[in-house]
Amino acid sequence: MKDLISSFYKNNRIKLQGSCSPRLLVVRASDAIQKSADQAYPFYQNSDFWYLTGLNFPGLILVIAPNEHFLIVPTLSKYKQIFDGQIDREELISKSAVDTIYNQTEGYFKLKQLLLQYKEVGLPSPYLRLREFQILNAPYFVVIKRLLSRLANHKLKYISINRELAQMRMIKQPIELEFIQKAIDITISGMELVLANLKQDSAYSKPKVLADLSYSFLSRGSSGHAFDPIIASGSEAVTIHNSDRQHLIASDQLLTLDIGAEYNHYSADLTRTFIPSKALSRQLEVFRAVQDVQTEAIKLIRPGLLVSELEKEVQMMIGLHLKHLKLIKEPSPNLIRRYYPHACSHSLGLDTHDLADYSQPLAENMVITIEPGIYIPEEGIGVRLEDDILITKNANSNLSKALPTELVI
Ligand SMILES: [Mn+2]
Repeated sequence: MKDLISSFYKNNRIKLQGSCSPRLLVVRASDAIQKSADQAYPFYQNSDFWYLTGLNFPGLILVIAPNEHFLIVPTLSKYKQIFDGQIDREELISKSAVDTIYNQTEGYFKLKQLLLQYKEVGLPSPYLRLREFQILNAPYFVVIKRLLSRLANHKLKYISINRELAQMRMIKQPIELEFIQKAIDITISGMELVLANLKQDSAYSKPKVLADLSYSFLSRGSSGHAFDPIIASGSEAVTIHNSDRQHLIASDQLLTLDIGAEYNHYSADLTRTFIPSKALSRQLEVFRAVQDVQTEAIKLIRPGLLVSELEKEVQMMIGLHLKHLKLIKEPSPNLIRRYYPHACSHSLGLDTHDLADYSQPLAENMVITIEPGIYIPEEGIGVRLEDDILITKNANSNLSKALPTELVI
């Protein structure tokens, strides 16, 4: 298994290089980011770097040259070595199957020679899909600045390799599908534990839900939550990314859980809206509408379909239901967006919203989510359902079908 995994990373490097026009590629690991005082946030590896090395260490630089794949390791102070441990070079080589490890001085010298030889270098360009209040991580700028300062007198061209990376990461390999399925199965066990406790524990609260999910995930070999879980009771569910975890769960309200375990860096992403046993007819009506849209949307998934076409179809289906629910008069996009303000689908993989080129039609071995929802702020009702779908040769397979859509408390 270990060899299988290290050859996965090596093959990814070879394939990526084969698909990029620059023959020399440089990919930088994430850095540890300061939280406050002398604490850093929990380290999380950049997914491109993980895809090409399987190494969970900050500050590394991967160089993919035509005849050699090597890593440049950061220089660690004595203090850092005592507290965080030393870099085990043998371990880096066995996990990633790179040829060589260089220290900073050797590595940058070697890289400079290669840059002079090839004149152009491929880099994943920093992502431009930042949300408000997010700050771009520095590593790629650090690399570019450093390369520039050393090559100020040479004409060097940088080429983004994002498209090539997306092309590869979109199509899942068998080992990736295994990890995604594992993440999904673990997530389902978390949903089932919450359902069981919702039925038994009259004082069940959001902190307990969070603790149950974490317990379920960690005790089954997951490294934890792939993203901050959304636990939204009643009217809170109308805020799509509700992050309040303090309030109690109202027993007569719908409860929406949008959660995902992470397994070997791969993510699951499932949403269920739990129905109270004494649900009001209006709550059920909205639930059935979303359930119907999700069932019909999944039927559409097949190779060749464009995600933009799918989004349009889903929007129209939701529009017809909104009309039926007497929320809008006509299913026009502007009116529909008031009650359904997000997209129905995204690629799933190393990142929960995985790197993808959505101008490409769906193809075999892609994994996407299907997550329609209806949110009615004036009635305090929000419903969302999400499953993870593998595109197969002729149609699709629902990887999370083991979890029923309809969960009654
Ligand atoms: Mn999702």
